[in-house]
Amino acid sequence: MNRVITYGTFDLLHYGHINLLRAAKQKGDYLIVGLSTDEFNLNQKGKKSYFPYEKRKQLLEAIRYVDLVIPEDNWAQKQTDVEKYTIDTFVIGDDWAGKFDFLATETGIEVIYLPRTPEVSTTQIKADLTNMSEDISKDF
Ligand code: C2G
Repeated sequence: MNRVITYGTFDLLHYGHINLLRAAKQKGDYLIVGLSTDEFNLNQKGKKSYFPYEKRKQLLEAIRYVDLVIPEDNWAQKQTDVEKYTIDTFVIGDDWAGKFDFLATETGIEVIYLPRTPEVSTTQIKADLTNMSEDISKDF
């Protein structure tokens, strides 16, 4: 039973997130997602999520690849999560390449950076929606 963990905000859930979660699950049999809390997003990651934690958790729990969602409320919990949930593999997008190699050296787990889906991002979605609403308001 290979247990996999990944972390993220997963706000305005889109197919890039789904691609990552599918690929992460394919690395094992059980996938845990450490979901960034609203406070962690705001105070540590400098981003305000559109959907609050409980709604983002509800969305993730509906995804067939996800077996468990836990809160991510600090940067340092990864090492303890590895022990607590007997993790074998840590997976995250390659925008983080190299940043979590210490987990392999400190705990012996496998650390995998997966390619991001390049053309989609929550930031781009928000920008496009803003532009679309501006275009519509110009037409009236
Ligand atoms: N992702 C992806 N393709 C995209 C967008 C995101 O593969 N087009 C991946 C990211 O690489 C990440 C996961 O989806 O592995 C979640 O993305 P975010 O919610 O942006 O997560 P992030 O803010 O990077 O948080 O401690 C780790 C952090 O909590 C990671």
